[in-house]
Amino acid sequence: IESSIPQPLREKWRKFAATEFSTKDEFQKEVVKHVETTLARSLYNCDELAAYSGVALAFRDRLIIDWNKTQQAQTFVDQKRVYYLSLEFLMGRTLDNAMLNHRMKDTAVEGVSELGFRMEDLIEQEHDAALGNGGLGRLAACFLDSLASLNYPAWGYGLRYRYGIFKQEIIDGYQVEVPDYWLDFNPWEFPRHEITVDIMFYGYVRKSTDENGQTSHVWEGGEVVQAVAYDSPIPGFATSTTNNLRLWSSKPSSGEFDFQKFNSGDYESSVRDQQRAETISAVLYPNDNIDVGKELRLKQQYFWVAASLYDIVRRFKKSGRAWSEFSDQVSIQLNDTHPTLAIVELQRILVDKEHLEWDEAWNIVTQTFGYTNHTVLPEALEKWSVPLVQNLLPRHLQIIYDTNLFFLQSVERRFPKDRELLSRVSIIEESNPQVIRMAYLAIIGSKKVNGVAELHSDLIKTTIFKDFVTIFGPDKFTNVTNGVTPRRWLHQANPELSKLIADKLGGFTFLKDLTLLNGLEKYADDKEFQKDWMHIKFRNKQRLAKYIKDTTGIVVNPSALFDIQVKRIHEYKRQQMNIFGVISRYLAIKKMTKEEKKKLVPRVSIFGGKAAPGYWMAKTIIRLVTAVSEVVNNDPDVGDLLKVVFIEDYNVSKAEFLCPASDLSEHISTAGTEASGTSNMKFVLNGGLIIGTCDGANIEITREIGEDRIFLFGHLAEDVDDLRHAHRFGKTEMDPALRQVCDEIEKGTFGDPGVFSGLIHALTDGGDYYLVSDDFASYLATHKLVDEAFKNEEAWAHKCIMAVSAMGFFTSDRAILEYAENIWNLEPVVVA
Ligand code: NTF
Repeated sequence: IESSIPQPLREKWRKFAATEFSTKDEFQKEVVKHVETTLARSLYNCDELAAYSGVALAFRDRLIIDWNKTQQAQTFVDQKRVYYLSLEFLMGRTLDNAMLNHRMKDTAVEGVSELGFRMEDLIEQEHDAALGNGGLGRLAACFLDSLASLNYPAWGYGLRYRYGIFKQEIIDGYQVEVPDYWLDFNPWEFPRHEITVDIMFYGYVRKSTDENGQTSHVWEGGEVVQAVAYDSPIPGFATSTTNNLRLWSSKPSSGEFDFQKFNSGDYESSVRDQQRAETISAVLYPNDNIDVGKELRLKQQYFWVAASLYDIVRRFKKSGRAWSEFSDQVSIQLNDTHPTLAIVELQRILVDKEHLEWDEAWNIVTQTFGYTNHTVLPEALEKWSVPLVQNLLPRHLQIIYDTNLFFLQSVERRFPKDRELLSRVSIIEESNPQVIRMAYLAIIGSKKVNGVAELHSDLIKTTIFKDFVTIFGPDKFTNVTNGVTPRRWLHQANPELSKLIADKLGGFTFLKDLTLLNGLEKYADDKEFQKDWMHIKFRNKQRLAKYIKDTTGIVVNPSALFDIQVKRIHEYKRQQMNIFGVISRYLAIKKMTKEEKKKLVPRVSIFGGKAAPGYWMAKTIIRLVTAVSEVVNNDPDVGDLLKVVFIEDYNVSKAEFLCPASDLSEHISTAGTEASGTSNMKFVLNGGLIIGTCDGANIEITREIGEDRIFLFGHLAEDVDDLRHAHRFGKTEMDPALRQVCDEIEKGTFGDPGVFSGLIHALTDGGDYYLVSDDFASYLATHKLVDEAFKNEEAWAHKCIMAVSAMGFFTSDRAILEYAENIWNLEPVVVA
């Protein structure tokens, strides 16, 4: 461990080493000190933002003390570390999580109250760290929480985007994107200006021969950009372990920024160079489950991967070990194919820089990486054009070609007469232009490949990666069902429910061992407990009702059934089916007698989610939701029986108050399309029930909680091909209820029908690819069952409690344990 202070002087340092505050007084002292000095405010000049900052800085100090201890301990034991490479980390806010993980929230709440502030208001001052699109990025954030909570030595590596996912505004019913500049004040990150890496692009490859006649490849010329490290501490729950999330920011390299130009007065072009460098980490691509293939995105990927690998290799080399030990010390997990170039880059480092033999190097590479696939949607599978890669990363293209050649040769030896197989599994697709299939490269370069829920892991083995199962054998492919951290998604999001559960289970240990929730089973029939339970749900719904009123003006009845679908807007997730169902309900209400209306359960249908800026159909779905809400909410025939709400700018902190406020949530993707889903887990964990298809993790949720506690409907994944085939050959009639809905839209009930013609067209001439018509009848019928079930409050409460008691499996701790044991072979390091 490096240090600079000589032994004899260290006593002084030890004497004055920072200590963690542990009492309310000490906490308050820290807050006031930070407001006065760090923020340079005169003593009583403190608004909510300054108070938030003071509290955040006080906790940051605690985090950093633990972070230092952790890094020292992990370096000292010199065990294997895991590196989680993800282009997205959807962290949300940090302060509340830090207070809770340090078990200091109560102290802090009292402390700020005596200083004249309410903690809820201070928490609201924080900007979400929204460096992700949806499930994939949030999963990475939950995994970081679990890795630290389980004391695993782990680092996250990502990009420090200046702009995270755009903010969504709804203007005249349409989505408008607003840039998310979130870095004006971020106390949670530490710039490491001394940790920089020069990253090269473009140029050419030269072959050189040394005095022994050995030839090697030298990549030269081209543009150089500097990567600067920014570190954020990731605290575990009730442990000192505090891991590191390192995000790279781009700037011109000192060699690149042309002082000559600058001094000679050519400011403009020197500024242009600077901007070109800074552009790399400027903005997160706002697409979820779709690959767009822009050059800047490829630059981002290489920039991030090369900087991270340089850092990882540097750390390994400090240990002085032999290369043969690399994969005993290092596991690298690829979160989807976005970091696949890391495979190529490590091979390049080992062969070109460290002069290992190709095979020896490749052996190390394939022992180091693991690849997680998160989707089977063809439009989401990454492919990079060969000419683009040739130009940007000429040496990497050669390595990819060589890798492919050696791979295909080995396949040919084992399956000599199968030319079709060779072209099917080639990393290079022979299209015009040729493209690189990144998923194939990721499989070939990894030790293990996993899907994110059982059905999904089976599907990748039998469909998109079938040939690779034949070639590598089934053991290379495995499943790790996703999970969510119960710290953020129960304890933080729903403190009252967490406390109620803790009272019954004798404390908060369940937050570290979620299977303990099964201890709730014996209270499921307890009327008092049911009442307390439903009362908490009611209060959470009241809070949401207030939010809806304050932000949209719509008044909703908190006793109504709250039916929520919040997630990225995508045709495969079928928000269109949900809003068609709402229209169908509306039409039914319009025809009801007074008596019939009395028997109907009032509903609030809540939607939320962002559409990718270029995804026209998704934007049309949003427009239909807002159009329907304008009509339905103002129709006196309907009154309280149906309200439709679109929540603007759905993000992590909104999910934190939406999940606890649902009676029912919708996870209704076409079977076989949603790899896992993770919000399904969050909603059930918060005592809501699900209406869903047999897709992704819904299937395992059903297995755990029991069929009586979930509302499943629709066709199965195995039926999808045949149904699509039937549509293509015009062999299907549209479902009559759906026909009525379409007619109503086309009549202009929800405004200019031309606006929605794309949606209707997709169902008819478009071949109904997502099978809305096929599932519509069973969807509506199942909603009727929901209505009936909701009328019996005790039976409903019983279902919810039983469901929560069986959710232990879906903690991200379990997922991380499986990765650690089956993929990484990783041991925890306990920090004193
Ligand atoms: C998403 N994939 C899937 O669509 C979700 O079902 C899943 O829960 C999350 O990953 C996390 O595993 C993607 O976002 C991507 F990028 F693969 F398309």
